[in-house]
Amino acid sequence: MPLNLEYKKPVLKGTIQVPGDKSISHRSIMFGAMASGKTTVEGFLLGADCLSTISCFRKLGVTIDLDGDRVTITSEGAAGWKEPAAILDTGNSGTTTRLMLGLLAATNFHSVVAGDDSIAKRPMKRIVEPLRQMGADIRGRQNGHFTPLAIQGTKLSAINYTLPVASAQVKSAILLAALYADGITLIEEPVATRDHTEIMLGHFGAVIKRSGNTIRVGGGQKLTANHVKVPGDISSAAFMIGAALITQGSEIRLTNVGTNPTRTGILDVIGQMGADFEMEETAVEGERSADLVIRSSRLKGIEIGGALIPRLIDEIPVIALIATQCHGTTVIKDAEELRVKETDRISAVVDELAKMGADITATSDGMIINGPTPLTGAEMKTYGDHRLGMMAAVASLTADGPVTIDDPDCIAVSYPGFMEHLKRLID
Ligand code: SPQ
Repeated sequence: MPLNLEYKKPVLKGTIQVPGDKSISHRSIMFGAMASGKTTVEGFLLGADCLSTISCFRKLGVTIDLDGDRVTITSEGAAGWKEPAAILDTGNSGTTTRLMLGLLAATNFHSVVAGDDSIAKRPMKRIVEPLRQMGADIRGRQNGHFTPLAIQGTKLSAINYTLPVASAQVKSAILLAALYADGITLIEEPVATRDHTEIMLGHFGAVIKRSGNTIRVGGGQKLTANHVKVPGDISSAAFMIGAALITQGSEIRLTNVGTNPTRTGILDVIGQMGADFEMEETAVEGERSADLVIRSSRLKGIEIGGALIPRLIDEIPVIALIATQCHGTTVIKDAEELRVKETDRISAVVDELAKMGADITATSDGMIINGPTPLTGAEMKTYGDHRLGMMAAVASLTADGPVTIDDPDCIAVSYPGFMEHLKRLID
């Protein structure tokens, strides 16, 4: 059902705890299933993507109990997983699909991984190629480069691999396979990407060493069950940050937001744009977190590219929206990876914001936005992409006229309760 939104100069006030980090929630289930014993998770994200991860591991015979945002995973470790009798349905989740390929390649059974129409279009070659170099037997459409993929688990060997794209999913899939491979795997990462896999595997007892850009993982390691506390997702918080920045007279507090430095590019960007905000750290060890206070601000356009891009890749839709309200030009470059997300996020963001009157142009690897421009009402498409849905809802706060969102349900992929939270800040 489409959603109709019309606001008259809303002012946002109040405090929100955004839901748990999606990347950490996925990994808590995966690593809990790889570990022997009982892993407990608090603050788990009950978004559709993370529920897909739970459903896949249940099909492998792992016991997973949910109690609100608390999860208990009881496992004998990967050696106890069973051959699944049905397809492992990864839904809309690239993280589930790609990280599971690394794990399934090293089992001794057959499995099939498939997701929705968006997953079927997302490139898997980047995962399948290095895994094949390790000895993996993976087959599927177009030489195994697109789902559905059939995996015959087998013995793997270590490799030395330089990532051709800055991708935490590629790094993580190889890293997970490497834990079960013979020998020592070296992964070189030319540009740093989110390091939740490395941090969390250490917490589960694995030895992962980093020296400069190179990550070293020995095979044959066993994980031990542990407790995981999931902080709020900065990628979800980003939409509330954008909402407060672009509405006059707003001041909001976002509690316990994950501030792992590989994810805080959005804070660097709004700082450079001149945003009025504060960060009060709440945890400094392991996965860091902070309370964020954000106030409406007069912002200026900036250039965003290079090593900053992987640190804010999922925030670009909302950054583009914020840039429409900045004084001057914002250039986003080196972000060609956006073209292979849930949808082509360069085309989708540019088309949708242009419908609302933004001065925005697509480039091959990003976009150029001139501001500030008043936004108008429009019929917005999500393309089934949760981040496009939230971008449209936040844009509606400053639009002069009604905004319709064609498929608001897709927002639940990463932020169930998003519209309720937004409403709470406005009331
Ligand atoms: O899981 P999925 O569908 O790939 O989700 C996205 C998102 O916007 O939520 C990307 F579309 O986040 C990825 C992120 O872009 C999650 C992720 C991870 O948890 O490791 C890493 C990034 O992807 P990549 O391709 O850069 O490794």
